[in-house]
Amino acid sequence: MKRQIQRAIEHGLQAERYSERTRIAIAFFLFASALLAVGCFVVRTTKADSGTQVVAEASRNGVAAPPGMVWIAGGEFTMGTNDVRSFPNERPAHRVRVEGFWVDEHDVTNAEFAKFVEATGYVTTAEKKPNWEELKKQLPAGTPKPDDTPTPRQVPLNDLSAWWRWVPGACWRHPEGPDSDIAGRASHPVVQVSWDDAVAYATWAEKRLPTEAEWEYAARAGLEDKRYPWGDEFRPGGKWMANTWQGNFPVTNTSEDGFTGTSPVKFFSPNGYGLYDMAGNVWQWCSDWYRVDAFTRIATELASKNVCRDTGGPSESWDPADPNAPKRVVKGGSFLCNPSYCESYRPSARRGTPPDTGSSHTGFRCVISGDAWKNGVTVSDIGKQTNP
Ligand SMILES: [Ca+2]
Repeated sequence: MKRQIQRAIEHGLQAERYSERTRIAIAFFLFASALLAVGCFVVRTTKADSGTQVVAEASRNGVAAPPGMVWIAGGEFTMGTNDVRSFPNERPAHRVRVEGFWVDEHDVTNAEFAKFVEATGYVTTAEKKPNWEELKKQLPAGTPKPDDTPTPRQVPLNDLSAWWRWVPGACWRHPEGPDSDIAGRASHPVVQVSWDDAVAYATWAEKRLPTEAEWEYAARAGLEDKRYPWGDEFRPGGKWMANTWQGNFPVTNTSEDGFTGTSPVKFFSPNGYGLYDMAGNVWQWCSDWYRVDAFTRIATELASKNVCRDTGGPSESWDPADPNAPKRVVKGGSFLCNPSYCESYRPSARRGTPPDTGSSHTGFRCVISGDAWKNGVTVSDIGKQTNP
């Protein structure tokens, strides 16, 4: 039985959960990677991939398309970046070959997740009672139990305990805590779901989570050397292209893009592949274990080879800043991302999150391998989704 602790970020915008298996200092380590990312930006340095063809099809080889999914043809692309302004975990750029797959055109919504829960009686990680007395045994001695008082003014972002608070009772039905609900948010992405919850949904839907390579390949939408999924300009023609944070993070959110929190999944324009919210709104779970040095290791292994095959990521997690917490990859950034902080709504941006952790800014979408769909088998060897 897992135990979780929940808390919410400034003014109740975020909450996170942990199980007793989470070997991290709750208040200080979970978002260390995000803090280290302050002030960095990315410009991709990739090469054109003329072989990439992506088509939204009604059928493929005579096989009807999965409803609400887009076909992404297999091909090669440049993953990661060499830009010195990127975070170290996004470097170096390296060529990866991805097989064809179907991907959800948008994140799994509250309405879709509700159907899953109704059909299965599934209880999410966050809905299981946490036990602080047990949890603190896994934390550095003296780690204080976070209080539940929001900060009234700007606080130093390098002190996580200053801008996080506990919110018992937050879950997918109550994203900001027990006094909140998802009324009017049926078409918003479901949040407060752990990686385990996402895998459970995907399994029920006869799908799986995308690998990190599949996710980034789909997000880039065939564009090369572009900062965002739609190009280099953040607001082309003055148009908001994604749900991010405007204002003085984390104190003031001016919501100029129309949203303080999550937005409906098809509100902002899709990328070139017809996929919505591949930047901003909510982070999205991937199947890969997270290693800070994953791209460096791949580049070393590639040596003289020009391209590697997507293998579904490393065999285990590694993050020296948080060595006791196995993590899975999340991609895409969220409504909390801001140029002054992390600007993680870029295709190469990546973070690791413990698989039993949910938050109010993390959701997911699913994929189906091309051959698997054709053959009636929905889970391929890539992206095997079990925790040890
Ligand atoms: Ca926003």
